[in-house]
Amino acid sequence: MENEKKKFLVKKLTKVIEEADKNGVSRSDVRNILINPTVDKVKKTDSKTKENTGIENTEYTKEHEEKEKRDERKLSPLKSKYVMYAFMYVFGIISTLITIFIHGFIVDALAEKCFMDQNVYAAEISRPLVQCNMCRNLDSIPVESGISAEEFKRKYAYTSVPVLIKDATNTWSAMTQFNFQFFKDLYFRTEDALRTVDEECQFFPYNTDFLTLSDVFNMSDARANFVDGEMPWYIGWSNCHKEVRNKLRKHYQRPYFLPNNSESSTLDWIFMGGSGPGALVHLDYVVRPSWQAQISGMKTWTLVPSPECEAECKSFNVTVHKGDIFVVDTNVWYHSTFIHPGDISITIGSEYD
Ligand SMILES: O=C(O)CCC(=O)C(=O)O
Ligand SMILES: [Fe+2]
Repeated sequence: MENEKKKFLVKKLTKVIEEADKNGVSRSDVRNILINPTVDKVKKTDSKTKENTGIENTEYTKEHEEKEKRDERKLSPLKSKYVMYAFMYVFGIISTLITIFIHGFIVDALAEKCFMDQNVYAAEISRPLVQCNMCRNLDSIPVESGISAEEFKRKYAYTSVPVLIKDATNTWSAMTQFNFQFFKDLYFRTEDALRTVDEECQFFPYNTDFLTLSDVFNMSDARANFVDGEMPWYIGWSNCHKEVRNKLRKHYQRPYFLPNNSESSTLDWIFMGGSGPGALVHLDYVVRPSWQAQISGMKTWTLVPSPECEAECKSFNVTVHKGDIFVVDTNVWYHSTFIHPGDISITIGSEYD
């Protein structure tokens, strides 16, 4: 090495050694650094900071370690993003569960009879007032036979004037086929039918101990046949099971007098049982007028006008015999039923618009 260059380097190194001495770095450390100048990233940054701050090495290292710890405690942006996602996910699940729970509670509460009763009062207060035209001049319930669809439409279909249509089911095989055993076999043999009715359709136990339609079909033969000493029964249900509907509708047709363009509900209503009170006085909230065909037995309907029409309108009793169809708007007429002694009363009906 040239003398000049050597002198220059010695001068520089002397400065480095002086600097090291000042900062308490031993000569052997300086030597080691000169032999192996490789340092890790953090240490490099450290030295840079140290140069700027002039903090003693030991203090500086301590402070650096604390900073490192603090930084570790802080989450990297990437980590905190994942934590946020996880939080949102858990929050989403919890809020969904709460919503399902509250909804289930409301549905259950509505299914409770006591709640329904309170609901009837609430509905009575909030229902729209009935126009009393349908009963103002009505002295008795009209009875018709062989009425045309046009005449039925003009006089009854949408007027809320009740009408009894005589001998309206002559051609229906339901008249000979429908009995307790028919319905029992139908529901037992059609897959999922009882579960569907119990869970998705409506069941009216009226004055019985039955909770579901399954209970009805599982009663003893003696009770089903109204043997003396057995508990009387009368029930109703809506069928919303498709296969059952198709099988039922093989045995009855859409009443011949309904307006051609009126649509029939896909829901069948069946009421069945023995002598005694049937439905207690009530008003329905089914929106559409309905027809009910008496397949077996005899039933008397009592119709009472709503309170706002009481001064102008009368109440009526209508006795429906086997083969008759009774058309009544159960949304505007309060109604109750009574089943006469004799054959089991079986009716099937639906709504139309
Ligand atoms: O047939 C019955 O006993 C009651 C029928 C009823 O309440 C209705 O169809 O709205
Ligand atoms: Fe009703």
